[in-house]
Amino acid sequence: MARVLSFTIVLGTAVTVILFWRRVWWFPPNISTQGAGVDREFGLTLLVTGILFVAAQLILAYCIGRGRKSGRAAYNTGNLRMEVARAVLAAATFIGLALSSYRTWARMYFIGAPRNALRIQVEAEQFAYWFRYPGPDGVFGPMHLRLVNDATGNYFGLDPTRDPASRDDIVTATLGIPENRPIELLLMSRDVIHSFYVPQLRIQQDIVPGMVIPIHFTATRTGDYEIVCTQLCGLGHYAMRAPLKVMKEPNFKKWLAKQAAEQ
Ligand SMILES: [Cu+2]
Repeated sequence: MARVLSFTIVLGTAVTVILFWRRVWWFPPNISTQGAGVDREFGLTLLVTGILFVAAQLILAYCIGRGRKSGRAAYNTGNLRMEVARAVLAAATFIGLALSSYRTWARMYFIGAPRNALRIQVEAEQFAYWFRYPGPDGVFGPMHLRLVNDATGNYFGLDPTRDPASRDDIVTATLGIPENRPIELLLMSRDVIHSFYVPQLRIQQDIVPGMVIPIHFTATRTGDYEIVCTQLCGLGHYAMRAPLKVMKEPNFKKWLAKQAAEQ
C-alpha cells in the first residue's frame, strides 16, 4: 500500500510538472508594455516554488516508502538548527522575489501615469462597468450622488444643465482605447468591492468603494478583449464584464466621436 501511495505521489508530481512545463493551460498573449515584466516575475516565482514543490513531494514519497521498512516511528523533539535554516531559507526566498519584482511593481504603482496619458473613469457596480471620457475640454464634470440613476442612463450622476464641464463628457459601456498611448484608468465602485481584470494586459486591481484607484498601462496590440470582475461581488458576479476595444489612433478618434454623437 505504501509503495502504491509513493508511486501515486511521484506520478502526480510528474504530471503537474509536465502540464506547467508544456504550458497546457497558460496565459493569453500579452498586449501591454508592462506585461513582459509581470510574466518574467511570474516565471521566476513559478520556477522557485516549482523546485520546492517537486523536492517536497519526492521527500514525502521517499519517507512513505522508508517508514514502512523501519517499522515503529521514532519520537523526535525537533532540530533547532534545521528550523532556523528553514526559516532563513524561506525568508531569503520571499525577500529575493520581492526585490526582483520591485521595479515592475514600482513602474505600475509608484510612478504615476505620464502627462500625456488618456484619463478615463471606470465605475463598477453590481453587475456592470461604465466608462467616462472627459471630452474635448479634458475635464470630468462633477458627480452628484443623488443624480445617479441607472434607469435614465446617468451612471455617473452628471448634471450637464448646471456643470459646463459635464456637457462634453462621454459615457460608454465599452472601454475603447488607442494603441501605443499611455492610458490612466481611475477605478471607482458604487457599491461593493469589485476587481478589474484583463488577463491580456496583465492587470488585476481591486476596486474599493469610497476610493479612486488609479492604474496606468499602454496597450500594444489592437483587438477585442474582455474586462471581467474577479471579486465575488454578489449573485450576478459571474456575468459582470465589459468589452475592451484597442484601436489604432484614427479609429479610436472615430469611435469616440460616434459615442459622443450617441449621448
Ligand atoms: Cu464585481
